[in-house]
Amino acid sequence: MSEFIVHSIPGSPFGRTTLAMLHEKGASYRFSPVAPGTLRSPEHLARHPFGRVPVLQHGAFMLYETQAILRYLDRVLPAPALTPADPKRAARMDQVMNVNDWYLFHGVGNVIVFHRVVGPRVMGLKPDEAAIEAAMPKARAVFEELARLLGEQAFFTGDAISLADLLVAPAVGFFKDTPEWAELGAPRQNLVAWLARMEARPSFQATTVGDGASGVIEIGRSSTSGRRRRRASFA
Ligand SMILES: N[C@@H](CCC(=O)N[C@@H](CS)C(=O)NCC(=O)O)C(=O)O
Repeated sequence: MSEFIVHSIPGSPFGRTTLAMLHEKGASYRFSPVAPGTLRSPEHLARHPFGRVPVLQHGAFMLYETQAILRYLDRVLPAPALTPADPKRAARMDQVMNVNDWYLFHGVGNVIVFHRVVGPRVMGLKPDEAAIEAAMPKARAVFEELARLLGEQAFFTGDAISLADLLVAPAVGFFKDTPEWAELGAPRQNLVAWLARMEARPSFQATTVGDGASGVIEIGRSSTSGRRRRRASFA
């Protein structure tokens, strides 16, 4: 089978999801770092016409949009299956994935995480407190709904992880580095325990460890001959 190449910005939550997915499948892959300033370069726009990351390259096949990438990988690397066979559980998985993309990312993650984490660390910006405050009502609704959907289960679709956990965990994990976590995440013990379970997995341990202050991110590389690690700068 052709090599998998993941083009992404080190530290990107959607990129981390893709890398963790490949780890969960025990697949060999290569990480190709994309510098944030080159997202609109002709080279990157040829991979992703909307200038975002991640992009999966599999031989001559190029694919962007994280949900599409996850579902493709779950089909070409069928074991272990990360989509429940039960239609209702699979539908719940799809629902949680769309909650991530439509409600957690847009207007919540891309505001609060940007102003608290990415902007200050990568661009030296001061947080825009008014923008954060304006995002909080939606943030409260999203975290409440994620906690409700998780309930007392170990993972979003039951006892086993699915694509939904892999998509949501990197996004929620970023909030732990914000003061808003104290209101949004910390009081929801089921979410806290789920995130700890996800972050303890080898796939998460291997993919991103930020040292915070400098924005240096460590990216794991899975290979059949063992895991190698490299350090790459966020900016
Ligand atoms: N719907 C896309 C979203 C990808 C996305 O927004 N990625 C962020 C990084 S986590 C990005 O590329 N941001 C660059 C920008 O906003 O210009 C997906 O699921 O892959």
